[in-house]
Amino acid sequence: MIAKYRFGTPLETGAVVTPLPESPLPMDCFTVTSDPLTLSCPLVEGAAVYGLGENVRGINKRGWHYESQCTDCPHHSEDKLSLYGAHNFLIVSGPEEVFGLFVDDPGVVRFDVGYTRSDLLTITVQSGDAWVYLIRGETEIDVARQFRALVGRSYIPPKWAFGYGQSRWGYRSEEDIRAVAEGYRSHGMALDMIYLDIDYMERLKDFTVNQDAFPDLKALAADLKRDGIRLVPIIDAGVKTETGYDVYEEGVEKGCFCTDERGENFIAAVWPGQVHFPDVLNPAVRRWFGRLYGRLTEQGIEGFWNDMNEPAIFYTQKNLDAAFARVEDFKGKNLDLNRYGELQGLFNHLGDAANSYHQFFHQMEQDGKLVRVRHDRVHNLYGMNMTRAASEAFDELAPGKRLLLFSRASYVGAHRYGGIWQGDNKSWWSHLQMNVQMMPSLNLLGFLYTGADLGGFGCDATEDLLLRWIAFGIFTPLMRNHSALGTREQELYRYPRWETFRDLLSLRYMLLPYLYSEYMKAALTDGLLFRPLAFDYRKDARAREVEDQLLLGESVMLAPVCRQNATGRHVYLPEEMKLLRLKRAGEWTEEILPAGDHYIPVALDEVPLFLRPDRLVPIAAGDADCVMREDFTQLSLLSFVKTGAEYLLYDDDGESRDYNSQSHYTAIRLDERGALTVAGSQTVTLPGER
Ligand code: MIG
Repeated sequence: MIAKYRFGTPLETGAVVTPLPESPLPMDCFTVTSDPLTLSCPLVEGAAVYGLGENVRGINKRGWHYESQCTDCPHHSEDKLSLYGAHNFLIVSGPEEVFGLFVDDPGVVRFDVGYTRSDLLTITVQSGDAWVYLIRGETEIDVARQFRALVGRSYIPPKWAFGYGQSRWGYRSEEDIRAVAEGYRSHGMALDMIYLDIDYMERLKDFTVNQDAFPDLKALAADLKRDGIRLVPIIDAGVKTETGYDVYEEGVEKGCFCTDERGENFIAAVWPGQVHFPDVLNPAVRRWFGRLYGRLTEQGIEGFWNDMNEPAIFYTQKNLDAAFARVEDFKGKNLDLNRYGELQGLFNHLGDAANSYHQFFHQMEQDGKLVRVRHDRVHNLYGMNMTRAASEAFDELAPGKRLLLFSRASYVGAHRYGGIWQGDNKSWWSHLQMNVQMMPSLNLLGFLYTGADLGGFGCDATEDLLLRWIAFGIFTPLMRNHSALGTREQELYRYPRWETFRDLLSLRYMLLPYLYSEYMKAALTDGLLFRPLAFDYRKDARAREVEDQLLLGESVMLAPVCRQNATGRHVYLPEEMKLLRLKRAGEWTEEILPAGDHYIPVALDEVPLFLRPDRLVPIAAGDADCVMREDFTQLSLLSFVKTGAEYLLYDDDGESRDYNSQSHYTAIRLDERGALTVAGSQTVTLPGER
């Protein structure tokens, strides 16, 4: 049951796709005050708060405060209030009641989740305008499903995008790319994607290719594809201002860019120096910008990642000029503590929200008319609309076909257009843990196709960290190893234990029938792929506190090792489970463990996977080097059957968008005596019978 309340004059953000009638105020259980608009409700003892998507700290968000303001921040420390997404949905799960709350406003929204007062949830909406949705349900999963029905179906990538991908900021040429492909293939390691970072562009200009370094991108893409590898280029939000650059010139001519207070094209600086921002909040500009992706799809490109779309701003010309004037002013003076600090801070804040967000304007559709809005009012919508532009263009550029698309910045509703990656993390053990904890929070917002930079983006990855991170990454839909310019090289074949990495990768491909099936069912039924234990074991007080184990789909529990030098970890089992220690595709040991606490040794070369009772996991052979060469017609099973287990398997061609045919489903049944029944198109055999 959803009640929709209006406060002030809300903007149409595009988050919600299901129209609902407005409910009369007051809003039950919430106290509402204005100036600024504040909604608060008590948090009783034992209540947990889930959601808020991409944010630091644990799965239960209680005990900290957050601010929705999409930010390009590469330091994901515990004190951060905002990262790249604005995900204004949470679930309060108390002993007596469960409800969800979605605050639909694209300006700054603050969530004080028991931070100022541990017994109070306080939400502040800076603009004073919002649609607020209060969702009541029986369980967390029920509330989440209702929310997702409100905001629309999650993005579905092509099946090959469930393979493993290698990325790095710093692959500069065709030779670099071929060396990576060769590195994986010559070591017998699986690989489905190589990502192109900004280095492929000609002087950092969107939709261009550096012809010296990549003389024939089309031929390269075709060559790699024959080897099962897709090239996935990056697109940045800012368009370089350069005479003769047609995208810039066309954008200026057609009036496609955001403007400043005088109505001139707004100038900011990002990677290429000065840029203009395409005004993607305007539907006509979205069409223009989206079609530009065609310049790359024409060359055989089938996937993209959208970056810097918070949008990130290094400086604005105005702020830079002001800073130089200040420096001039400091010259020859005695710089004491305060002044020296000011001098140091001068160049760090040139692109600051406070300084620049006020200075540019969008044309945005409201009630069918274009209206001019200042950027800070709609800041959090930028990234979503950049991705929407691409997604809508793909419908024309590649009708009926799925393309890979994910973004850095996002707002609620962006999950319909693409996935997101979790931004510039570091090669830190705590960031592996954060990756684990963010998965269920993002799934709640509908972001199913997501993952972190495996191994960490900033800083140097050690082999053991990378092993543990890949051991978790084999379960995240977006499985990408990415690292920053200047950091230690992170390609898996470079490490002494490359054979272990090869074996871990084979587990991903072995598990794909289950991972893909669970993904598709979650997407098609507004379900959750990753869940905290609390959602399935609601009455189990211990399970409700577990922050470092996850449920994945209907059959599996995960307990990743996230600590340096750990040779195992404590695991809590809410019920009897079967532990499989996976070594490589087709090789594992099994052991049945009673409910309760266990210390589980986990070597660096194995992945623990816990099977719930009467559940099945369909698997493939896992011997292919890319998704499309894996045989999904001959499957086997991981199983823990006590009284009989059933599994509904989903599979399709992985490319087209026909999701609804009954022929995609195969019903698998394994009874307690070991008799197998299979109804559907797939062949499934018991282990050992292959
Ligand atoms: O500020 O394109 O998050 O993945 O490698 C750095 C260079 C700009 C940020 C992205 C990162 C990417 C990098 N970009």
